[in-house]
Amino acid sequence: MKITTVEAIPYAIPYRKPLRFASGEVSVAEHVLVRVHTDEGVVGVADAPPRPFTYGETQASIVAAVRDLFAPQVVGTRLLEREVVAARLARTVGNPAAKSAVDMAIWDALGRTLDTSVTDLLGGYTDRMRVSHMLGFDEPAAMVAEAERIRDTHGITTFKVKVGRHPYRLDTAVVRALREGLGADIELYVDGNRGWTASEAARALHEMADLDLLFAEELCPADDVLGRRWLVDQCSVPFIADESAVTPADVTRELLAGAATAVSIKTARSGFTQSQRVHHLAEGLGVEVVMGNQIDGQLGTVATVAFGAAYKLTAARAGELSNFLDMSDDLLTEPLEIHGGHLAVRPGPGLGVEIDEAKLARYRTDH
Ligand code: MUC
Ligand code: MG
Repeated sequence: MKITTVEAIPYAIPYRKPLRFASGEVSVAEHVLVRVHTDEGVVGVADAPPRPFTYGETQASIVAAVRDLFAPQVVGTRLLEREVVAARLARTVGNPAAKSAVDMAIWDALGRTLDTSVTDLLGGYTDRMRVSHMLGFDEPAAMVAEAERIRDTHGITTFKVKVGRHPYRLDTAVVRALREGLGADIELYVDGNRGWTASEAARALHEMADLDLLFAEELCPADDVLGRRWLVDQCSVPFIADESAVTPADVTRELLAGAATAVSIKTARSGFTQSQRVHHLAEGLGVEVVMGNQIDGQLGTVATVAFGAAYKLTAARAGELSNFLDMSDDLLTEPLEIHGGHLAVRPGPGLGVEIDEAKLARYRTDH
């Protein structure tokens, strides 16, 4: 059960269609595959998606952090010593995606070793989640057509709409067109990625007051401390902290300060070990949770659903589990499939996935 080596493999897979949002744009999945090997020949895997515009990590920085900082700290530990690993990773500040991929690959290896799924190891609440699809910036008609296609093809009826453009009416027009085009039964929420000021966001929310929004997420920067609190105070739906609340300490600070009233958990940035802490905190404080998407490929999505299905609170809302659909290819031997608006946890031990070695050889960029 001892960790012997940790690999960090950069790879690049283009998107069929780029995702655009207030803080950036992603047209190629330039991620890092992390593999943890044990002395019993078990290999655990996880994905690290760099999001430089949000957390400051790049593909090269993740490879370097895993190889030079974290691998030497975890080699020699037993797979069950997850708290030892967490304490050692915590000696280094930042690097959330690099740390999370190491953590999740260890959980995958542990599950494979114990012949138990990660979902069962974590909590085993259910075996699937309802899926929410994230819609990037475009014209209203194109975004409505995209939502209809996703609904008709995959049965998805919850949509997160990227907002935060200027003037804000570009976005409120989209949300109105979606509500009018897809009807009263779909769930709609908005994510500003800090693109608006607090007063712009207040105006936009006022204009969307009749559109039955489910949530609002990061409409303005949390660093605009009083403005954000002022906005959250008048927001009539739960206000989700996403990039402003990465660690359990951030979540505590933002919730207790009144800067958010709900939390996004992204396994890509808090792994399984820290995501557990955020989950327990949210449950204890009595706030809603959404399983978020860091523009994940299939492996990252498998991790998200594995965690989200483990607890009642995280499984209660649709999770953001579908943006891999926009990628031109992926690394898994068996592709994920969304049926009737749901994504099932992979059967089998650990995360239940195998990497297609031919595809990895084709997409890896380190040789
Ligand atoms: C989101 O919820 O903000 C955009 C940037 C990122 O890191 O995640 C996405 C989605
Ligand atoms: Mg967000």
